[in-house]
Amino acid sequence: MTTTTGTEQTQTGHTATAAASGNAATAAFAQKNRDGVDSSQERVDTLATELITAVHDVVRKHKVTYAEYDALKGWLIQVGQDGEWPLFLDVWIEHVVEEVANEDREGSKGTIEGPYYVPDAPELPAEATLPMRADERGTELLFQGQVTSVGGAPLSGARIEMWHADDDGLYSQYAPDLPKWNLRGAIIADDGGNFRIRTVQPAPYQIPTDGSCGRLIAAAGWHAWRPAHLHLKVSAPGHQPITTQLYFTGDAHIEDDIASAVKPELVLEPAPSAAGRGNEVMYDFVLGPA
Ligand code: MBD
Ligand code: FE
Repeated sequence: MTTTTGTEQTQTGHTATAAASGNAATAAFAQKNRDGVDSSQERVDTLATELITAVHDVVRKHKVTYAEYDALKGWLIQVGQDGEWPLFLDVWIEHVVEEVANEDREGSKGTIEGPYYVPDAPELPAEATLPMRADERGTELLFQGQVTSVGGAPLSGARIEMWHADDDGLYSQYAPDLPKWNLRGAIIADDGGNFRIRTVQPAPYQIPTDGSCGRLIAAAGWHAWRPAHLHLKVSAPGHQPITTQLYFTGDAHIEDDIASAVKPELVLEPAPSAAGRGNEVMYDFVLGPA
C-alpha cells in the first residue's frame, strides 16, 4: 500500500471512505448488541461517576478552556456522524478491557477483536484456502497448526474463524467492491485438531485519515498504523473460546501499534515455503476449560 491519504481507490472507481467503513461497523455492532447488558444500578452509578470524575480531573489539571470544551463537543458529535465509535473504542480502549477480561486465562494469549469481525463466515474443511479473488495480491501464506486443551489433548472439530485485510489493508464488507466473504472463513479442524489454511499475507492497516479518528491522530501528531495482522476466533466444545490476532516479525509497527494490541507471543516468524511459493508458518492454539 502506498497511499498516505487512507482513501483507497478501487479498480472500479469506488472510494473507501472513513464514513462508509465506520457506518458499516456501527451497523454491524448494533446488530450484535441487540440484547444489551443487565447491569445493577449500583454498578452503573460507580462506573459512570468515576468516568465523569476522571474527565473533571483532566479539565482541572490542564485548565481546559471553553474553546477546547466546544472543540471536544464538536468532535464527539462528528465521531458519531462518521460512524467511528466502534473504531475509536476498539483502537484506544478495547485493549484494556481485553487485559482485564483475560487476566486469568489459561493457554494461548488473546487480544482485541476490533471493529471488523463478521459472524457466520463460510465453513471450510481442515485443509482449505480462504475465499479470495482469482488475482488476490499478497505473498501466499500457509498457516497450519493444532488446537489442543491445556493438557495437550487434541480438540477434534475445533472451529478456527479467520478474517483479515487484503493487500490494500481493506476488509470485506467494510470497503466497496470486495466479494462478500473475501479473506474470511470458518475452518473446522480434523479429528486430531489439525488445520492447514492457505491465504495471502495482509498489508499493514491504516486508520482512515479522512474521518474523526484520523483528525484526532493528525491533530495530536500520532501515526495511524496497525501492524499487518490475522484475526482469529478459536473455539471447541467444553472449552473457553479465544479471540486473538497474529502479527509478522519485522513489521514496522510491531512496537507501536496504534491499537496497543501486540503481545510477544502473538508474533509469527514465517519462513519461505518448502514447496517454493510464498511463506509458511505453524501456530498451535491451546484452550482452557470452559
Ligand atoms: C483493525 O483492523 C483492527 O484490527 C482494529 C483493532 C482497529 C481498527 C482496525
Ligand atoms: Fe484488523
